[in-house]
Amino acid sequence: IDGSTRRQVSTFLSGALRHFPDDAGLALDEAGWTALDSVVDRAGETYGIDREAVIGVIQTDPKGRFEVDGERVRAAYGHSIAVDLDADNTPVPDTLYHGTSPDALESIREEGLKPMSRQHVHLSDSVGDAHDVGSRHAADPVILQVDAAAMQTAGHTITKRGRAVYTTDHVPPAYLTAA
Ligand code: HQG
Repeated sequence: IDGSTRRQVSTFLSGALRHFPDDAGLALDEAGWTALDSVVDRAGETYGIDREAVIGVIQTDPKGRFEVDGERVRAAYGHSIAVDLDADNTPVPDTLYHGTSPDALESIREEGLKPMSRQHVHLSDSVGDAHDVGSRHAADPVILQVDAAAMQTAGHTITKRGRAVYTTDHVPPAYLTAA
C-alpha cells in the first residue's frame, strides 16, 4: 500500500482505538486492548487491504502509536476514552517540551498543562517534536520547557508511551518555562 493509504489507515486506527471504538465496531477492555483480528477486519473492510498490510501499518508506525501483545492491540497514547494503561519504568529525560498555540499560553500559565479532551497531558523529548505537535494547533507554535526531573522528585508520575511521547496527569505552572 502507498504512503497516503498508510497514513489514512494509521489515522483511522488511532481514532478507533483512542476515541470511537463503538463507531468502528470495536470493543476495548479497561486497558484499551482489543483483538488484533477485529482491527484487521475493520481496517480491511474500510480500506480494502489485507491482514499483512494492516499489521504492517500497526508495527511500523513512525511514532509507535500502537502496541501489540500476542493477539491483542491497543493505542499507546492519545486516548480520550478512559483507559487504565500499565505503569512503565522507562527512564524519563530531565527536560521535556510541549508545543502549543500562542492563544493557549495565558490559560496554561494560570492552570498549567491540562489533559483537555484526552486522558493525559502529552510531552515531547525534543524541541523539534514539540514544534510538530504545536503546529497541529497554530502556524506559529510556542514551545514550553517542562522540568520533568523536578516534577518526578515532587511525586508526579511521567510515563513514556510510544516511541517519543511522555504522558502525565497535569503539569503545574511552576514546572513550565519558555523554551
Ligand atoms: C492545550 C498527537 C488552554 C495544549 C501529538 C494543546 C501528541 C491548554 C491542547 C498527542 C491547557 C490539547 C497530543 C490549558 C493544555 N489551557 N489550553 N490549561 N492545557 N492546553 O491534541 O499535546 O500524531 O489534546 O497545549 O503529536 O497537542 O495523534 O494535545 O495544544 O503526541 O499520534 O490543549 O497527539 O499525536 O490538544 O497532542 P491535544 P497535544 P498523534
